[in-house]
Amino acid sequence: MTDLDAPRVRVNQVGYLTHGPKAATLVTDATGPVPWRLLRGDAVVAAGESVPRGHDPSAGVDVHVVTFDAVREPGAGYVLEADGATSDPFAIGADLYDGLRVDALVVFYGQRSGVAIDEALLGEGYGRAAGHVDVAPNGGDGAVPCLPAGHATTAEGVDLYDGWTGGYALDVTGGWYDAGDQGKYVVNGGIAVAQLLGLYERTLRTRGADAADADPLGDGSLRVPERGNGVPDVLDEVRWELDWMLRMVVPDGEPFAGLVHHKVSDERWVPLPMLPADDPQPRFLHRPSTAATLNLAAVAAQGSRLFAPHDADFAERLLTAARAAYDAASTHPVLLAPDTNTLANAGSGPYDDTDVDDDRLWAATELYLTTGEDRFAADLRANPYRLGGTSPAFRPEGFDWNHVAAWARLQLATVPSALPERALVRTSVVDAADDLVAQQATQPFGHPYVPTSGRYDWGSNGLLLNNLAVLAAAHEITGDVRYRDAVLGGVDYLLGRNAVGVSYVTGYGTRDVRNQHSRWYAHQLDASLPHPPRGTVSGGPNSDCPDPVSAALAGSPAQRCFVDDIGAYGVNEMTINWNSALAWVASYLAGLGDG
Ligand code: 9MR
Repeated sequence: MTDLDAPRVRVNQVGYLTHGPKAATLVTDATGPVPWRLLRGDAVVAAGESVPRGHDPSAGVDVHVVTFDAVREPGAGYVLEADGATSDPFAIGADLYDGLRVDALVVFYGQRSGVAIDEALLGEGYGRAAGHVDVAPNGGDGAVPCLPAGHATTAEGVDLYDGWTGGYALDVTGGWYDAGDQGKYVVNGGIAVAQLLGLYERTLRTRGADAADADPLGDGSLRVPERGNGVPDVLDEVRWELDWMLRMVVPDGEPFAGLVHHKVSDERWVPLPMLPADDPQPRFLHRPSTAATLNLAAVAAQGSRLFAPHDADFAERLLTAARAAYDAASTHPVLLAPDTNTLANAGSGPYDDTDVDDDRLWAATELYLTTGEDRFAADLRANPYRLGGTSPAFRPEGFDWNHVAAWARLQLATVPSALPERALVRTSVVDAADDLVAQQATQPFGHPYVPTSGRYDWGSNGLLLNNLAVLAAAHEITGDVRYRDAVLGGVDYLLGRNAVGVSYVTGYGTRDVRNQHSRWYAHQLDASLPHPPRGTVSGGPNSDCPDPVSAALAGSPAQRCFVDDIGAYGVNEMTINWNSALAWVASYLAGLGDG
């Protein structure tokens, strides 16, 4: 599927909220305005003229914008005609995102390691054997040794782990695979947990506990094995990862005790397809890192306050773990995870990070929000990212697993607390949202993602979705619907109003992406395997075209650095941290009600 197949009228292929903004982008060489018609069946529902916007460098084409905000008749089967082209069909309605908020969360169940996946829950054809349990060929994750000496040495002889050998084994069964590979990584697990807990907390805060019946929040509302156990299902899903993160702590008596291992992964990359249960590679624990440790501190503290009404013992355990991790990270404030891609035997993503001040801000934030203790507020004030003003917490590129200061700000701005600077934090979020709205106005495809460099990053869809979370927080803080409209504009881009004319979410829209890089959702390579489940978002355009398939697109305009091919891991992978961003935004959208 390429942009050559897509109609030149680009719309949100799912549709537009009844009372929300409605805009499309027309790819055309016409210099002046052209007429457009909105049709439903034979009826002409609305008509007007397009607004020329000239050349869009992010798309490499000339474009016009069409708006039809005034159309508020709910229904399916609308099409937009202009300049001899007809858009894909779309709907207008109030409940367009109710399914997505569930599907985007159920994707996490399919990423579970250490348990068989039940097709009755994930869908026909989606069942698979448990991965990395205590069976051949690789012995599973029940007793994973630390990476042996010498394995972290580059071809030039540089020991990336500074002589660290560990010398013990841990039971690190469970957790989520990070993406389309078999690795389990604390730092993208952390932000994913945070966003799932965050969407749960946000719904309780803004819509009340009764919303639990309508959202995939209450017990029995999400397709997970634990439904019916008396605990909200989204918390059940999150617990699968939290329990694993707790297992990643370096045991007492060992060097770096109390820190958290950065990752557990295969020694070498395995080819596609490869079901987790068939993975033949030996697996190792990699050296602990300050970033991973602070991730555990943050999400264990956040989880503690949310599990408290449902499981007091677990909540207590989480808070104890959060405090211990925070203290361990103070003892080893800058133990960095290096770029292990430089190793000849690399078999996992590096998730390397040279700045852990943002992680520290985040951990102090969640510990403060849960405990209210001055100690954590003092640490927030001392952090280089500070609490407002000209701090670089917000980047136009968006936040992600590697840049979490903005997420910490959103939490501090929206979760109730007695922080004296809370008003300052809230102002900083609204200021950041205003910047995004201004950037969005420059984009004829309507998306608030305008990197300073003009180049789109790895996971640009995840970054865009996180910018939408900033806008949604500003909507919550101010009640101003301009921010809601800005979110909806970004969602239009994600679901089809873009330079390649695809919906980046599997199962949503006419031209949805289905071949995200995955070793088990590998239908493109083996027809007996499924596509990724409904509600899986693709990483999206990446100007670097870093894999052998997208390399053919090198030098393309940013938005066109994308291909729906399973080999294109640099532009078209799935990850838990991008799906958590989608789940957060989908939960917000569904909560808007009639738009
Ligand atoms: O999401 C990660 C992105 O921010 C990095 O730039 C990129 C290169 O290091 O790695 C991405 O994460 C990948 C990880 O390294 C391995 N598993 C798949 C992840 C998504 O592509």
